[in-house]
Amino acid sequence: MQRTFLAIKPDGVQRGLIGKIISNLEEKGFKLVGMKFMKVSNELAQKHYGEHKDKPFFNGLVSFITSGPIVAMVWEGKNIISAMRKIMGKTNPLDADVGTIRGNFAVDIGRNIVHGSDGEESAKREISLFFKEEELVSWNQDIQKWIYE
Ligand code: DAT
Ligand code: MG
Repeated sequence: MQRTFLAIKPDGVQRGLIGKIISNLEEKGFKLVGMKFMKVSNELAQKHYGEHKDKPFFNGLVSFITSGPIVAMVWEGKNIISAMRKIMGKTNPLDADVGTIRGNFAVDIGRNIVHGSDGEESAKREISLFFKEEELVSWNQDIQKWIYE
């Protein structure tokens, strides 16, 4: 099993999409292992988006992610890092397939609703930026035998 970091960004929270997004992932069969409703500090935002610090959109990205509360989560499942990226859809929502979160709910690249880790390294890094080890919950998902062979 693999873990990934997923955040519902301030636009997703403001638009009342928290429940829909979480339902979608529960229905898929993934397991929630950590969740926080929080505001991102400037310092955390700079660290989180560190890989983009030289990009022209960096300042906008930091001010957007700190502009309102987010839902930070850790989800667990088989191949979940790439599966979550598929469920999220392409970065630019106009290129994202219908049925994906971004394809269904977003229009603009700067208001694309969710963040998800893009690989094993970033998943590890992002999970530890947002969560202490003891804030992650190991539990048995009783329906797991109906989801995994
Ligand atoms: P993703 O969020 O799909 O992992 P990314 O890591 O390349 O995409 O970029 C992080 C965020 O930065 C992205 O969700 C939206 C914003 N962004 C990316 N490219 C952009 C661009 N060309 N113009 C404006 N914002 C951009
Ligand atoms: Mg990214």
